[in-house]
Amino acid sequence: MSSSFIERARSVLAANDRGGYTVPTDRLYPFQWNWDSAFVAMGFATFDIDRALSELEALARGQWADGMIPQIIFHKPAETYFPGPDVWRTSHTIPTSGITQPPVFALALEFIAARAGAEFTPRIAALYRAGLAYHRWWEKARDPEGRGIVAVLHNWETGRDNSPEWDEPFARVPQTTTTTIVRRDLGHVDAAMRPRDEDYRRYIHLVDLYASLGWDAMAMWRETPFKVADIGINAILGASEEALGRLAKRFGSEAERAEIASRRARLAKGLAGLWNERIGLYASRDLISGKAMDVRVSAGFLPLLTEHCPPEARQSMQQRLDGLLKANTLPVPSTLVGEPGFEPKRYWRGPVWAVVNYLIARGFARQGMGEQAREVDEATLGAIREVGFCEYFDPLTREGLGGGTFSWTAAIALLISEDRMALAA
Ligand code: 9WN
Repeated sequence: MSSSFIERARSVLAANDRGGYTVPTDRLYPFQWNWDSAFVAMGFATFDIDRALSELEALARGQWADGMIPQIIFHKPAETYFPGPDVWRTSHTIPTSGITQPPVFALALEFIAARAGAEFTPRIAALYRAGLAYHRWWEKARDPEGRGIVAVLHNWETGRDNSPEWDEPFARVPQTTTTTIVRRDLGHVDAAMRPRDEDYRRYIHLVDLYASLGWDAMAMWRETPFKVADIGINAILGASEEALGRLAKRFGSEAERAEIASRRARLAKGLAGLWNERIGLYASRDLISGKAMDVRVSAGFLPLLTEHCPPEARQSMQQRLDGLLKANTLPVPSTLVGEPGFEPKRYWRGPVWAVVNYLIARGFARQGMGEQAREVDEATLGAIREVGFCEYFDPLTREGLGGGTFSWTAAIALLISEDRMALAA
């Protein structure tokens, strides 16, 4: 891997560093985002453990008393993003949004811990406790009825904002808002690559509703018209519980290890119920209608990351990947080509995201499918080298789309490059 490529990736992180935490990209996303920062922390860990830990510590400073780590932490004011703190109306000391994002935190912490020297142990132990509180929050606030799968109450929590998976559940969310919507995103990125206005009205309707409930987790659970077991979140949480369990061997008590093991076993069982025979992939479920979403999305591969992934599921995912490669499609489109909702340039309705690819490749590797893992990694790295550290890629043309100089794309470039170099050594 050429050192100039690695230097360029590091310089993207440096450019987006706001002093101890990183913004996803300048102007379009001028605050700290939850899952972006977890990936960025792993990227930093390839060359600077101290800085990697600071990234997670900045997230933990935004953690709520009930354990939730928010989607956005507004460390410093900025005018280039909507919705800002005045719309969220939450009461944490550092302003934050009122919802969360995919829990990559414990995966990142384990990744850093594995390469950190003894001098970092107290900081890692403190972050382990933040991770434990976060996972307890997921169970208590997002699976209060004990289904063994957790729910999201806002599409922004999934990180895959306008995936066609949410079209049906959103049909019951009104488009009325008490907040005036200002599409600041459209000042930075072409409207054809972003969610539509009617989508935004529904996103903000939910924010208004939850703000009116004082962001009380139980009231939100009762009142929401949007309650979805997102396949991405459940798979990532499953993998993160495993990581937290391993960290608990060093940093936790016997009782905590037992607690984590029992949550982990329940999630593994819950995930089994999200296998969708009709589409040959795992799928999200609408918990209000009870319906499984019959939409093939890249997140449907993520249970590969977990202990629950039987042979028929592995085989089906391998076939899907082969199909994409044969068709010369850049793997893995956020919504698979051929799905009725597929749009190659519109955010999570088709484009390829490096972070999701990175997790899918780790999933194939975990299942002993090294060849598939390598194919996905090569495709991701190839696209980044060809068109740069952009936010996402058109799966048909490989064009780079969305925001430029994106932190998590740079982080993934560093992570895959490091793996490549280790293999070559
Ligand atoms: C809302 C920062 C975030 C990512 C999400 C991505 C996008 C925000 C937005 O940007 O979402 O969270 O305003 O569109 O969908 O995955 O974390 O990069």
